[in-house]
Amino acid sequence: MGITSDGSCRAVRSLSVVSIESPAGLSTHGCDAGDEPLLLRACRGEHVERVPVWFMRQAGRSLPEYRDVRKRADLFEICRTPELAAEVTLQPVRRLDVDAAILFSDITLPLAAAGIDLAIVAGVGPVIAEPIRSAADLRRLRPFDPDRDAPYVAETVRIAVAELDRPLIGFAGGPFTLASYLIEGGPSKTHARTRQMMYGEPLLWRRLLDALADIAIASLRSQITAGAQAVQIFDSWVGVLNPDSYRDFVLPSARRIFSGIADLGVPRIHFGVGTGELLPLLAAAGADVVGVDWRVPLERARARLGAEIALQGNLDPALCLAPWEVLAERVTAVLDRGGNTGHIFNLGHGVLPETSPDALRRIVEHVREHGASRQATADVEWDALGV
Ligand code: 1CP
Repeated sequence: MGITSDGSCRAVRSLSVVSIESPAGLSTHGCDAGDEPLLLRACRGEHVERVPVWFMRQAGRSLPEYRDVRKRADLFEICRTPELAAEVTLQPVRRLDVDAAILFSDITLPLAAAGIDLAIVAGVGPVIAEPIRSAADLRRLRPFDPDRDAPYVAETVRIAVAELDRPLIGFAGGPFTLASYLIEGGPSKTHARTRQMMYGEPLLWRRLLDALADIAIASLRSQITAGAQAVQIFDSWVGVLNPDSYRDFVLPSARRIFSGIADLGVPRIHFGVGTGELLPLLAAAGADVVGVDWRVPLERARARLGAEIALQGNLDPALCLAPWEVLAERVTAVLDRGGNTGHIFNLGHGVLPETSPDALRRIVEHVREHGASRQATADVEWDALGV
């Protein structure tokens, strides 16, 4: 495997010629011993020669090659077929040359594997046939044993890792976000029933969140053992809470997850949308990296978190739909604000389905060209920014 002048692992040449039918044609690549991938060094808060880049939701809906696979199998069928799930995991690495792959799965998949009647409905998202709203309902959520209930996930990780010359990120849903799907029965804008249970039935809430934390721990441990080199906890919708509520009702379960995988020694990323006021608490859960959405300037996030925590983010995903000149300027601004120490370039949330893969590819190239030797912008008062 070649190391480029900027120190990154080279793209796997053979990846670009591989089809699903001939996965055995791939050769195995990895970083030479002692040459730890950029992503992992950035996660550890180190100064890197170039900012690493990947995109949340980089696999999937925006890629034509994913849509081709989807014609043959639905989302959960893909996830349960290791060859297909690994193929879809590798697609964005080939096309975009990002610095990391992310496992192709869904945060709700372990719930389905743990006894919940759950379907991914087109245009809606996860829909739960019988929502969990009482202690009796909670009994339907069985303990989750990855080897028994979802062995295809670890197998997907093993296949993908064998093909990759860069890290694979594993993931799990955060406790608030999964609780919300279970309680609401599907996606919700207000998360009203969820917060109703949280405030009104704190003991039931605590039992539910601890059960979800245990599912996340089991799932993440299995992914890491199979070869995932970093993990991300997506507590996407937790930004609906204020800091007091997060601290009292979610932080204990989030801590349980982070400490439950600490001994495995892989970097742990914690992400949620709309979490500007929660950033220090997301870090306090035990994260090495905090994902920042597009609303918070990175230097502001840095000021809130201190130098010990690495940052991931935070381009507005809608900018990928803008003309290239507009997009390029904003990519540079994110690089300027984030600097080269403990910063991983990403969007502030997932890739929008209507995004052109070409825009993502150009962002990666731009980060490669401009993501070297940058000092982070110091946090400044808003007055000084002229607003
Ligand atoms: O059939 C399809 O193709 C439907 C679209 C789709 C895809 C491609 C869903 C349904 N899930 C996925 C895969 C998926 N989900 C991945 C792998 C792709 C990648 O990252 O490269 C990942 C990481 C997820 C994680 C996920 N699922 C999150 C956290 C990330 C985020 O965007 O905040 C959440 C909230 C979900 C739930 C979910 N699953 C699917 C949809 C449409 C949703 C969101 C529903 C909602 O708005 O509440």
